[in-house]
Amino acid sequence: MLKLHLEFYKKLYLIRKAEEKIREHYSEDEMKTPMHMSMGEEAIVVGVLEAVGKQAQAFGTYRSHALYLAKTGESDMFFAEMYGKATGPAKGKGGSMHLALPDAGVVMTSAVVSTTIPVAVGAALANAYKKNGNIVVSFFGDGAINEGVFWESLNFACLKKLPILFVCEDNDFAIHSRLKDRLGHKPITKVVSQFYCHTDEASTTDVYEIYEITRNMLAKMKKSGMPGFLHLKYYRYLEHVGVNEDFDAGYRARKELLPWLEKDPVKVQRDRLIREGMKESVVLAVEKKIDQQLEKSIREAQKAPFLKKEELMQDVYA
Ligand SMILES: Cc1ncc(C[n+]2csc(CCOP(=O)(O)OP(=O)(O)O)c2C)c(N)n1
Repeated sequence: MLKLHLEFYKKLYLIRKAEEKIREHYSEDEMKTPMHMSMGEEAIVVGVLEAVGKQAQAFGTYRSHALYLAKTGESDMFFAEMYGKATGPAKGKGGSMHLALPDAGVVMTSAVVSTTIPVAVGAALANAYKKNGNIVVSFFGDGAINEGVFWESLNFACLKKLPILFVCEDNDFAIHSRLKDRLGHKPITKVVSQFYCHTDEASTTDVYEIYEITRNMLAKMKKSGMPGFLHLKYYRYLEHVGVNEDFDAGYRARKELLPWLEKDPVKVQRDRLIREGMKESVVLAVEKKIDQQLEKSIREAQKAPFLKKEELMQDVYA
């Protein structure tokens, strides 16, 4: 069990540190991509992805640093993409909002709210046809619930009993507007539970709890053949887009953040490791290794070439 907890921690730490590095370097103005930071949500992707397994195909949003890093474990191509370099997974053309590495199961992320949900359902339909036993995970924010295509996709997936897990990462905000100001219906899970699927919800920053919730959900999905829907709450630490805090913007107060910081997902998991008997020196050595990995990734990304002018329109569909 301690081994699993260490694996969780490595991923949580990698994601958090990678974003801290982005915050450190962003003002140098070499990463010319808008940043939607994952800070605060790390436990959700790490827990869910561990439960669904390596084979699963994941779809996300423009806020997918955590998803990409948890799924791939690599940071060289990640930072190359941030720096717009030819060595990035989209050769620098996608940036932070379009991270994808299909061979590693990060199939698609997109800047357009809800757009990856129907594509994820399509992938699940293909898996059902092929009977390959593969599962699709569709991550999206609470804002996606306000889009018609979410409901159409959910309906189709439930009707066809597709092997797909919908994960709503609910930070209460769509940019600056709160969920309660956007819903003309009962709570999300209550409405979704009227469809032929399994639903569950939680407000936890504990990666292990999320892993267990997801495993329970997968067991129910396997038994019935129906899709699953998880509604998981978290708090976005930073501004909607950008690398800074925005508690002076007038739409939320800093005191809301404080209880979430106390149960910060990275801290919770680190405390668990120590509590369960891991020596602090071992944890520090793991952290150091990841720090060095990130330093190297950034150095290489800074030095990497941009695409040549004649390559700019390659792989572009218009
Ligand atoms: C179809 C579409 N409508 C509007 C926007 C503008 N927009 C960008 S992010 C966002 C809020 C989405 O909030 P949520 O889904 O909760 O995700 P979060 O940013 O909180 O992760 C909106 C409305 C967009 N990108 N796409």
